[in-house]
Amino acid sequence: MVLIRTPKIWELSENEVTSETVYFNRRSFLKGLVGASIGASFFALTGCRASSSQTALEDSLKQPKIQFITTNPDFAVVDRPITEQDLAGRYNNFYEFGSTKNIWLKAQSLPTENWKVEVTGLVNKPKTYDLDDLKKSFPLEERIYRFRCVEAWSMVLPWVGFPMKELIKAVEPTSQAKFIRFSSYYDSKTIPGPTFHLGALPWPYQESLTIDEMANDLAFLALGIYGHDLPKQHGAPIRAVIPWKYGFKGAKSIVKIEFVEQQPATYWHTIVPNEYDFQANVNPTKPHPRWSQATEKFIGKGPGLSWEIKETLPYNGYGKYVASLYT
Ligand SMILES: Nc1nc2c(c(=O)[nH]1)N[C@H]1C(S)=C(S)[C@@H](COP(=O)(O)O)O[C@H]1N2
Ligand SMILES: [Mo]
Repeated sequence: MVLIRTPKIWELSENEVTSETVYFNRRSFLKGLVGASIGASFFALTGCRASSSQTALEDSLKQPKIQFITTNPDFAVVDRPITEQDLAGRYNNFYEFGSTKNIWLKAQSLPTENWKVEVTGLVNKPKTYDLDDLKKSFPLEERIYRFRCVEAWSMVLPWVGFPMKELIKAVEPTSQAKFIRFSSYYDSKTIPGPTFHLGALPWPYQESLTIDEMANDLAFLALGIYGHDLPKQHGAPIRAVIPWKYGFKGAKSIVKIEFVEQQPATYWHTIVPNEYDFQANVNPTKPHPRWSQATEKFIGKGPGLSWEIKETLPYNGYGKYVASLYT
């Protein structure tokens, strides 16, 4: 089997793409981390990951089929194709496994057996779900959503899961509950992570929505993608998808969902508050301090990783569902 080596976008991700990664190269952020040169050597090392075989990638994507009732026609994306599965599966953000896009292989060490999600906090009916409970308790459907990363790349992805509002119904938040905090799995013993983690980053990865945002029909908890259980690099076995917000709002590999009264601290917002605001609604007229958000690199079709420049839409094209939340 011939190795398909298509390093184009990886090279780009390390040199040119305006990414969350840049923090790790900045003096201000490296201060307090051991060794100021680690940023540079890390990138040199991970460059060779691009030659990992297509077969291993395909194996990582070969998850069991997931049963769902229907592909929800309300959310069809008509102006762009669904991103090819193997492009989406090898171009990821999952900082627990490193700060480059090609972490799919490292992410295979995520321990997903006997997964449990604790739903707790200001609710009348707290509950800890295992994966079977989740699949049985909620009607699963497929939704094809636009996906826009704050780094100005985008995809169209077919998720399988259920609307977060169904979880609200199940656990009955009290009237005090104003925010939801999602926590990702993190264990420094089992997640290798780049060596510069060293406990200096605010792990676990946490994100948050207001309860009104969570109750919006679009807010989604995904258990699958491309008709199969989630591969580890996409945040197995359960992750959040909030399509009108930048991708970082959707925590991967969720272990805890808490209903709280105050706005909780969140990962990127804690690290760099002026660059990653809490709300993070997709907004082409509001540039990131270091780059424009007016357009995006849409990653759709192979062969190889490439993109088309497209205009970014307010609320990522979902204004009719969510604009009223912000008036
Ligand atoms: N736990 C965790 N969740 C995370 C991230 C992360 O680093 N760790 N990255 C976020 C960012 S920046 C993006 S763009 C998406 C990427 O999802 P994908 O790799 O499945 O496309 O996951 C989000 N969720
Ligand atoms: Mo992102």
